[in-house]
Amino acid sequence: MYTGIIDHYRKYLPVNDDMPIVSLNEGNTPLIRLNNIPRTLGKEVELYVKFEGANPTGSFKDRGMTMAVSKAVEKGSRAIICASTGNTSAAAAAYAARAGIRCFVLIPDGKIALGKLAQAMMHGSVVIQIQGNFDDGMRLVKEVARQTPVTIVNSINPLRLQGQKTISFEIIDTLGTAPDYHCLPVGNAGNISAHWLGYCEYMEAGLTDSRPVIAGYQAFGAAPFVLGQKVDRPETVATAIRIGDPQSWDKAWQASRESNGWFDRFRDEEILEMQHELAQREGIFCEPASAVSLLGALHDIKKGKIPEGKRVVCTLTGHGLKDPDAAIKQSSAARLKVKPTLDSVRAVILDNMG
Ligand code: AN7
Repeated sequence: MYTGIIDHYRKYLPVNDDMPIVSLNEGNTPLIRLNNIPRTLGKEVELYVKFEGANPTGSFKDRGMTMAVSKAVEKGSRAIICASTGNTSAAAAAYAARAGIRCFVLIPDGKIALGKLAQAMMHGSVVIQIQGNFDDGMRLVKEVARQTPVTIVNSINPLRLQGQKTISFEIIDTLGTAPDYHCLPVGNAGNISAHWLGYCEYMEAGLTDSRPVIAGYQAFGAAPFVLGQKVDRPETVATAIRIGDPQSWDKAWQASRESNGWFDRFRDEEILEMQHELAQREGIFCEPASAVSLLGALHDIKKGKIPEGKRVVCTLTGHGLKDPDAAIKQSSAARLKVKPTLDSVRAVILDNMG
């Protein structure tokens, strides 16, 4: 039986044999080759998505949270805390529930996707909505943890990156080698740093002889890496990456530099269109923030920045079900109301056979 990333990648993680493991059997997510979208691209590429929405709480955060919470429990911590745009709080709440410890989450009031709020509440965490954004929450978490017996489980806790690096291991284990390019969304920048860490460690271990170029993509109104400086009032429909002051700033630049990578940014409308297109043409439903990885990849393939004949992996960081509002808003045209009669239902079917 598969029992999660710590058991599976124990050799590469900072764990002792007798450490209590708090796991929901996270990881082992599908790497899916896209068929329909690349066909209309007019370019020859091997394009894959790593669907992290298939994790137990629906995002990549579970990989880091199993490490952070296991260690917190090992050290005798009775409470964890995080600031979050939603997914970290969902994962923290779930793993704290599993461990039987308290969980406090600071989230931006009114700016988190409904599914993520539901998760944090359902798992019994104490939800503190602050009248500010993620960056305000992060600052407060750091301050409060100095004076209160709570363990921070944001990605400034290095154990989070340790867990999250296993995504790169899985990709290499599946493909037999590293991809040529890896594209992913960037918010607080823990994940891009963790991806690079994973690729580097597998190379040192002799399990791959190459590492990918790392392309990090942001939303237009929350793009500190593209602008080269903090953003005071980040704004984007992709609330997961509505972050202006990324905590892993230096690590992310290092990943980008060492891999000969780059950062770019895209507008909200394009992000939503990409999310919709992926759902409609490939049957994969990711959240808006995740779609920016594929949007960026396709953009750079079209421009030739990613050359033909290459193998490209995009991380789809979270599940589309997290944010039903974003999905329904752009799909309303497809909802029809009819009388409960055979004729009216049949008429709709015949009209829409395509
Ligand atoms: C779906 O939950 O920061 O660059 O507090 O939820 O490692 O921050 C979420 C981030 C991408 C960006 N995609 O990853 C949080 C939080 C999704 C996310 C990111 C997030 P990082």
